[in-house]
Amino acid sequence: MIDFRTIYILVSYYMETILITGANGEVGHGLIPALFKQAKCKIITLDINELDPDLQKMVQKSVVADINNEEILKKFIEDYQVNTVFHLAAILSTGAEKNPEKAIAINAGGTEKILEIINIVARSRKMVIKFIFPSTIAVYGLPSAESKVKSGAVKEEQFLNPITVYGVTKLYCENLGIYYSDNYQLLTSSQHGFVDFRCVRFPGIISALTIPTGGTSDYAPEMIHSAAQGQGYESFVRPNTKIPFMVMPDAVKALIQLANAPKDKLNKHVYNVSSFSITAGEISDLVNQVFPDSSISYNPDPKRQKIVDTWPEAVDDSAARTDWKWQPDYDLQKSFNEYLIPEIRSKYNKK
Ligand code: AKB
Repeated sequence: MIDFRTIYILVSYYMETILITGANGEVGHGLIPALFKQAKCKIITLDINELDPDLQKMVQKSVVADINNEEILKKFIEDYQVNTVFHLAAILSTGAEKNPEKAIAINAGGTEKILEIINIVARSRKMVIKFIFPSTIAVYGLPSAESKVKSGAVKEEQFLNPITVYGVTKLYCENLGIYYSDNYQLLTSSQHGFVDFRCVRFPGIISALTIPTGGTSDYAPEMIHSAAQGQGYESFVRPNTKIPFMVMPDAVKALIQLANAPKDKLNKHVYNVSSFSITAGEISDLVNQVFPDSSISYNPDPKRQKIVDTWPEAVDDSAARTDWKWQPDYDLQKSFNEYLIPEIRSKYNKK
């Protein structure tokens, strides 16, 4: 007679193993519970910090290590027979500008290492490993305020002139991932295709549960979270600053949907995804309607303003919509009314 535990061990033996790097960050806090709920895979994680206890319960193994620790990474990926990697570890735009050398080491160096390792491991196993990479609207660099307004929704191939080290390293890693996927050792008889590189370029992401650190789109979540706590907020960008955003459940949906998409449907490696575009002033108006006591003022920081001024007002995500049926669940109204406001209210217990 086979008992329940034996069945579980047998079933989980055949389950896909997913490695999430940078797992204790904002996106990890959304992605881990969503994957855990699906109960289709084993999750293992790596982060420079200890994984939060709530998430710890959902993963099979968590390791505290630097993304540049090659030895640990390789052993981890080999020992757990990883099939898919969600490589979330990165330093965001404002944080990266404060320490470009560190950002290059983490964002570019860390991605180089993990791509090289999975390429070696996948080849030796003669099995494909999927590599899901979150990129960003920071890879774009619009030359002027006028072009930002006139360009309309920007396509994946346009305006790839980032001004930040974050944008530069993300764009480099997109291209490196494509190289491992399609052209590895171009001039030799070596077979490519053991790394299945898939990338989403995210807009600003707003979560109701966590507050980001070190991003330049952070004014949006900071405004909402501050108001919900009855605190004033001084925005570091002008009220007419407009960029695209999406809420965390849609960001997580995009990552999982792209990871699960049939390979023969994917005509690109890198896809824009988007939900709504909004100015800082419009966000503050929406926040004021819900929290009338909130006081939001503006004191633009020229350096951070310069960064967002090079990011597009909107991105064209039609390729994702066609190839893997991407569609956000939350438009602007629904994001505020059915996700952000109720969840943030209950987080801070504010009526
Ligand atoms: C940042 O502001 O750096 C990020 C991003 C847009 O990628 N949120």
